[in-house]
Amino acid sequence: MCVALYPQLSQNVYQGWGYICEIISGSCLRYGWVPIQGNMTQSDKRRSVIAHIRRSRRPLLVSHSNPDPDSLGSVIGLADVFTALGAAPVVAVHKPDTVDDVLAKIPGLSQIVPLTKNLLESPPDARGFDAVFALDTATPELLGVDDEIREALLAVRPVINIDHHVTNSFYGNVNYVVDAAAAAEVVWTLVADLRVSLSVEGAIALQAGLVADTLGFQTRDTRPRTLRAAAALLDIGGETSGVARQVLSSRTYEASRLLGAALAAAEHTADGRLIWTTVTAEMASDVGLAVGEAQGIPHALQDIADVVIAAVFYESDPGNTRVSLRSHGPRIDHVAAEFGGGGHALAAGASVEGGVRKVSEQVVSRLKEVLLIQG
Ligand SMILES: [Mn+2]
Repeated sequence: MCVALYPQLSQNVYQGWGYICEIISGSCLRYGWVPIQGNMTQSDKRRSVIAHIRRSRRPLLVSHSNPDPDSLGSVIGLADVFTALGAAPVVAVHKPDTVDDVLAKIPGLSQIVPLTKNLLESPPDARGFDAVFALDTATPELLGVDDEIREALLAVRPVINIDHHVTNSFYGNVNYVVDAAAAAEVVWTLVADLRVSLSVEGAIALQAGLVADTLGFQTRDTRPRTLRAAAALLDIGGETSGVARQVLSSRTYEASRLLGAALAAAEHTADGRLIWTTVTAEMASDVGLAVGEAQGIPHALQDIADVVIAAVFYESDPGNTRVSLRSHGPRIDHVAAEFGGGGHALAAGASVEGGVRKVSEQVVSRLKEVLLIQG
């Protein structure tokens, strides 16, 4: 009987301790202190994030530059949570006006304002922001803003960092980094714990993030809990077709031609397990695009039979190469990190100084080693 009671007893003690921590952290916040995280467990962090969400009246929600459906969906979804709780969230990303027409279909996008110095110095509410929530952003550098804006942003306390990238640098006062398929999945689990009702638009935005980051629920990190989140969002009106499908797979005619050119230029090892290609400024301008407008090339390479690792090298600026890496098996995030980037175990990238030819030679030789070692 003792054995039967013990887990329940310890759980109660543990929960009690969690509530005490929450009260202490709440008092600290009221006096402008940010408690040190120390050895907080993942469930302590989760409770802390939930307490911060409940407490914040004027949160600033931010995400990485060149936003994708998951970064946009997760900030819009979390903004919806704050609205449901009666708070007045502000959502900001670097240069939101550069979001393309396909992503612009995500509802709630019009509320996103540019992340500028002016916003931080003269927030819409004279009292200023009482918290920053950063979503889907592994490092503060990925916000894309200059040093001054970044420092001003991180000076707002507390900074709550909610993410699903293994390479997250834990730059927040609370760092809730979860092994999840999408930041949108993490936000959904918070919604469930907060017991708030999400609007249909909020559900559509989160679903778009889930569908896009999982490539339509096909990635290896798509788990039963990911599908349960999707099912719950579907119940609210967050469809997996419609906007979610469009942001995943709509490719313009020009981007399709660029994809064709990139596939035609692909090279591979004799066994076909490693494949790579380059997208030069000339290839892009031949179809009337900029290199940054290329779409879906890493995914297309990964779809080729026998391919284990795929790499794409984009001539993003003269003398600078953006690298996209994908893998079906061996981890490649450490290779991205060696070149100054990061990401997920099986999908990572970096921006590397040097021309495409030189950078591709270096990265490809490193990837050959990875395949030899990890098979
Ligand atoms: Mn993501």
